[in-house]
Amino acid sequence: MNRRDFTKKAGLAGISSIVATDIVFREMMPKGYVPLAFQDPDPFKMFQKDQQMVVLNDRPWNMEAQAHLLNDAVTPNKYMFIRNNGLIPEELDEATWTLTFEGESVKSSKQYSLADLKKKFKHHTYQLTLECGGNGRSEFDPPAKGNQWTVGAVSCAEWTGVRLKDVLADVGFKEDTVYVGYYGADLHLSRNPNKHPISRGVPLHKAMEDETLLAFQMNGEDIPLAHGYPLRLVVGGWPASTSGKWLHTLTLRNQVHDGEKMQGSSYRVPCETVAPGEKVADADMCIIESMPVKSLITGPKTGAVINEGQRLDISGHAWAGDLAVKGVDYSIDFGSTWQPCSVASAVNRLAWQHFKASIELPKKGYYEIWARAEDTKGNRQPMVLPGWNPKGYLNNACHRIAVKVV
Ligand SMILES: Nc1nc2c(c(=O)[nH]1)N[C@H]1C(S)=C(S)[C@@H](COP(=O)(O)O)O[C@H]1N2
Ligand SMILES: [Mo]
Repeated sequence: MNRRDFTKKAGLAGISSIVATDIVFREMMPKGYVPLAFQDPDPFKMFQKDQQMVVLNDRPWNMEAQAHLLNDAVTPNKYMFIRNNGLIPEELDEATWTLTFEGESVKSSKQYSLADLKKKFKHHTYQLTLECGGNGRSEFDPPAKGNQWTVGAVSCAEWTGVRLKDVLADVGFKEDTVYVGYYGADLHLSRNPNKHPISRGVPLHKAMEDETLLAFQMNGEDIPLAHGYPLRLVVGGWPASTSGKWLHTLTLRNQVHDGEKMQGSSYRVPCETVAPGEKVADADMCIIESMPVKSLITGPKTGAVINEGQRLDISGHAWAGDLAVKGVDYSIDFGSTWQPCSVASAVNRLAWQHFKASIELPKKGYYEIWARAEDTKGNRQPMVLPGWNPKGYLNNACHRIAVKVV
């Protein structure tokens, strides 16, 4: 077997991450042979996800958490949602991985090996909230096409890497730079190598923030295959579509990046509120930047039953894009009255904040517990759906759980 085939198999296996163990005799596999483990993939095994994760699509793979799975302070891989626009790369070789800087605003194009990046620049670790712009889409009416995310397309893992700003300073960019666009190694669904599944990015000012990382580790280990191994752009607080996985190229642009899914209704919303179902001209659509304030009750699981006289302890997280969360309130009477939760400050900027409350429920019966967060600018989550938009983005309506007292 030649080295390329070996690398390809190693890549297919995501260096054995798919079978979660070594493939003994891997080098003996016949050329072109597809192991059984890949023929009828069990996505939970393949991506090392908990069985309670919900598969929304298998081509491409899209999987979300349920609220109660997200109770950990730092999201472990097994509960992290997967959002793919194309096919996971089949050939990944950390040893030969490079990151190229190009585009009309780069002083002169430059390439780093992954090893160079790790060696040359200081490492930083941050917990960063990544929420898909379409999280909550399933609730919009008229419905919006796309993955019908409920509440589980959000995570806050701990990412380790080098600061994009440090690398950009080393690369050198012209004064006219306005945007940094990414290219990843995933394949377009058509398998046409000239088409990109997605190529988005961020304005220079966001790229230059301390927390914007070129990450090579998640939760202290190599980034899992589905989440961008071996290198990923991580941009906390903005739609997770700006955090390019399997990153191999960054392009420095003197205009807003015009890669795949930067235009039309992709990751864009009407600049001004429109009536539900209304057609919106391209020129009246704006790119989503910082995500809106939101919270999630992660404990207990909705449907919990407690005994009369017992207190209900709730817990959850709140986040607010580029801003911090000032407070979280809860309601047990469908939003008529609100009481404060206790809210911890963030471990670092752009990490979600944890809240909790111990609630007395007056008598036997059915209740709904609602949570509502407020950001440092005084924006609060709406109790019902926020502004309708063609693709169903930015649903930050209050989350609620059902509880019975018996
Ligand atoms: N290369 C690449 N990067 C990507 C995507 C993709 O399809 N390809 N999907 C984006 C979108 S829309 C989201 S919400 C996040 C999801 O990240 P996760 O799968 O690690 O949770 O990755 C973003 N980065
Ligand atoms: Mo997304």
